[in-house]
Amino acid sequence: MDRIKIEQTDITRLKLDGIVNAANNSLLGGGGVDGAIHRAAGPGLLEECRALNGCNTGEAKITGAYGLPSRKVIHTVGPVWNGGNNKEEELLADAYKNSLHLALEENLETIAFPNISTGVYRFPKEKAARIAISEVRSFLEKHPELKSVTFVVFDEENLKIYKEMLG
Ligand code: AR6
Repeated sequence: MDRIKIEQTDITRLKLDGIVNAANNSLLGGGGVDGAIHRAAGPGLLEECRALNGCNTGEAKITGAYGLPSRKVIHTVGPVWNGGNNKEEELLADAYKNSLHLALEENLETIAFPNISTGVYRFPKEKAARIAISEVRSFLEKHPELKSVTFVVFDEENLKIYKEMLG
């Protein structure tokens, strides 16, 4: 599907309607892609996030993007991988689904996802990619208003997996 793209880059460099952040339940910043987004956006983002009162795992909330080139940031919280019997797969699918729904509600036409939960949260990368691709594909089929979804693959392993899975 040509509305799905892969890009190996730092997500904070992209200029789109929205980028998705792989946040934690506090929404108050952290390491990895979350740290990079907060650093690049500047203190206004943290201030807006403080007023959101956190976010449950699998859910998503939206803010402005401040110093970032994109317009909005969708903050979602993926599950910590804990063996696989703690609803991890369902919660990761929810994180993608709820982010996509929020993008649509806010009239965002071009968005990018990082590989949610596959860093500090240790979700197996292939399993995560399969879930991410399947959720995005079925959403795009139902919603032509969403023009493009970019999977930002930061590490070589994810790049290889996404290239293989998306052909
Ligand atoms: N641009 C795009 N992708 C990135 C970037 C970047 N600048 N930096 C890292 N990645 P992680 P998680 C990739 O650990 O597993 C934070 O502390 C990285 O290679 O950022 O969901 C939060 O506050 C990996 O593939 O997120 C939470 O506490 C992917 O982003 C916790 O980490 C996700 O890795 C969330 O853990």
